Amino acid sequence: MFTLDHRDTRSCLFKRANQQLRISICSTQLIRVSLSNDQPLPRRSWAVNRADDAWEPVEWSIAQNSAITTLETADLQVNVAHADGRITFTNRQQQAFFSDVGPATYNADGWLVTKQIYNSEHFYGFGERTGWLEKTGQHFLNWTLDPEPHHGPRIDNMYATMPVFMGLQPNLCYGVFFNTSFRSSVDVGATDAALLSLKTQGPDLDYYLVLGATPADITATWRELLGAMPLPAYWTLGYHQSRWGYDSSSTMRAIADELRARNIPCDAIHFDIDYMDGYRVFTWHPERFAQPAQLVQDLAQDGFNVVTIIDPGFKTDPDYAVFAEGLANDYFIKRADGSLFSGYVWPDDSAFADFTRADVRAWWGNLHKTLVDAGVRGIWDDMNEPTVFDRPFSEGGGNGGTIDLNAPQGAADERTTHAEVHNLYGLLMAQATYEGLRQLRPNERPFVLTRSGFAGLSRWATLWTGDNSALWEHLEMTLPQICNLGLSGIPFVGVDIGGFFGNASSELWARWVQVGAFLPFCRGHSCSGTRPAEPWAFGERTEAIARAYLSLRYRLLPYLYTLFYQASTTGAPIIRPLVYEYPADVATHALHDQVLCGSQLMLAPIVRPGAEYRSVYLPAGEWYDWWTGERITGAQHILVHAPLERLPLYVRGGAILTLGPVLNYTGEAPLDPLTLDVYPSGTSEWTLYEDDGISFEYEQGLSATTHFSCIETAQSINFVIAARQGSWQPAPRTIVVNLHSLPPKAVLLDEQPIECVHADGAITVSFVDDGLTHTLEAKL
Ligand code: NBV
Repeated sequence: MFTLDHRDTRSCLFKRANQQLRISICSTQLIRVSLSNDQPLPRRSWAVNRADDAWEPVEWSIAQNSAITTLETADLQVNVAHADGRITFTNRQQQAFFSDVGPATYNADGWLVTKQIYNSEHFYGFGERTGWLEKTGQHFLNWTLDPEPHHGPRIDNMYATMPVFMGLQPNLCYGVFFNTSFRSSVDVGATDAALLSLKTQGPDLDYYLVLGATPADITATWRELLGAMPLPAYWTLGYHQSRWGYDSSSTMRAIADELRARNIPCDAIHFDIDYMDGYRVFTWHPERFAQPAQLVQDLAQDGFNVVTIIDPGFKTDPDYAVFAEGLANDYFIKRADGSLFSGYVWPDDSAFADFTRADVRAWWGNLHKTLVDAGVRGIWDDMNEPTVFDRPFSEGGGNGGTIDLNAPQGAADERTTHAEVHNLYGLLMAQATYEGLRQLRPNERPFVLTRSGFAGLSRWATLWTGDNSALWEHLEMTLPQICNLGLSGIPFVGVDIGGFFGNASSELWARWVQVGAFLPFCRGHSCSGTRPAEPWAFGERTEAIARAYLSLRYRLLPYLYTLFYQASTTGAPIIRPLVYEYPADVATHALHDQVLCGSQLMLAPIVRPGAEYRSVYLPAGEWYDWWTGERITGAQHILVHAPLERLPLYVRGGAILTLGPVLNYTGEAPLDPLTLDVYPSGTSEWTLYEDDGISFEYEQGLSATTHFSCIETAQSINFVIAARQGSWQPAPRTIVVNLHSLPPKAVLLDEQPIECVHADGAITVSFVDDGLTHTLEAKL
């Protein structure tokens, strides 16, 4: 029998025998449930960025009868059954969701609670997974590891783990953050189609539940609860060229020269493990990378930012100063018996820093000074699941495992074992790297790329999905994988374009770069020993496709950067499944092979060899074909012809797209002209966000927004550019407006008739951007 022990302004504590159940009201929509055996509750939350008492207090009431206690907020009810602590949730319309079917239980395997799956319920998120978009019928283990190569749809857990998901019912959407860093799992109707269960090996059962109306409400809450993605440096949105095997300064220079000679836009070159001296982290190879600062500076002159890989393993070589320093200061993880834990990675026998300790994170961060001093702009954290092999690489590497689960970790006052913090290794390494870079270059936005991570990772790093393969199946997997990461609160993500393992055909690479050009993180990368995989390595036709789509990405950067701003300020993913924007449209619920890039663009790539046609679903509303300008009314499937050069791409009616010039790299020229591509449909609006793209001065308000609106009627189209807001001044520029419309009878700029061109289905007008209000009216 659970009895209400006490309540305060934010929570209720129920007790029975040796168990405690706390229900905390964070907001009218966000509830935390924590259940434990004899522990003070709630325990620490590693990934949560906002303590329960840091939420604005809200009104809520409590009612009791002999069987049930009901907590009620303006948005939901939580019912706790006294007999067994069973919890049911309902919204204001008495619609039930995420409700227990029996009491939570605890045994030697940890906690288990089972929930009802309702009719027509759909599930999304679960972090980094293979498979398609909608996740009903699957089991998800939360445990970071380096999965087997060529991972297919049956692979469960991967490099990063986010115990974050959402359920969608008609008129209702809810999100769950399973707040446990221990090995845990979610069974979504895999064992029993009607049941969802949460399991954790941790000592308590702890989850946050948020109710919303739409998926956007849920991602907004993840941003508040798990932390916001800071704005990235503008250059990081460019194309990144990478390959394991670029093993000398001259190779790096040759790649850079080739990119520029062939006008393939590119902002970053990644240095994989070959740049190090015997894979010792924070060193440079004395011959092959003899003058790193000079190399980095020369590349910077050509507009390339250097990103260097760093692995977590420190070679256990007493003559290696970094290792010696870490050992002397006791920064490395030890075994339970007090001996140094070591295992095999690239430099063979290696030790691992304990990133749960703030002093170790500070040390790690500062180690980046050698790289920052050489001019390195970004850090790529690899192998941080962490992956540890049982034999040296010189002997084949053996099996991939990890650190001893009973190895003690953490500062003296919060000692735990690796079992609790294993899943956090990548997250905390990324945090340490980010904070180090920020400390070393205080007014420059750090760029950290990571392979592993946990919920809340966006605060510190960009995630890429590790070692995919040059398989059509992996191209197809890209979209649902990125979408589900976005729905799990990780907007800045990408995959290795073309596939890491194996050899892509020209056709596969061409189709992949068309998708890659729209991903938040856009990098070509490949494994050493595979065929060359630069954009020009697949013949002229593929090279031309790469140039065209990467150039299109660069033209769209002002739009993309605004999407990053939205992600940072609202939590909205950049690449989103259609169900995110159209949750009431059942045709979107399992649609995995078409995605929206922001709310305004939709891509429907070809993901099969030899295919030139595909069906595309256009949700209700007006759509424009990007290539032909044809206006199409939605709520229908259309058959689309997409020869190799063509990615089916659609603009949502009402879109006001902001484009810049074609560039070889972001810093090559200012945003001039700023092109506004207006696709009228009813009433619509858009706000462009701009700032200096590199510093943190936007936090002090040094930014600018420009609001655009468009009203289309049978007689006219009225497009208004409102006066620019904010103190940031863009470079002088011309504005070019392309108003997609039938030939007009007359066009007025600021109420004065003007001459203009009508070609390719659009009226084009240009004028100097003086930051003031302007009105463009087309009389039809
Ligand atoms: O550092 C080498 C690779 C890297 O290229 C890849 O991107 C990482 O995911 N790294 C893994 C280690 C070896 C993989 C077989």
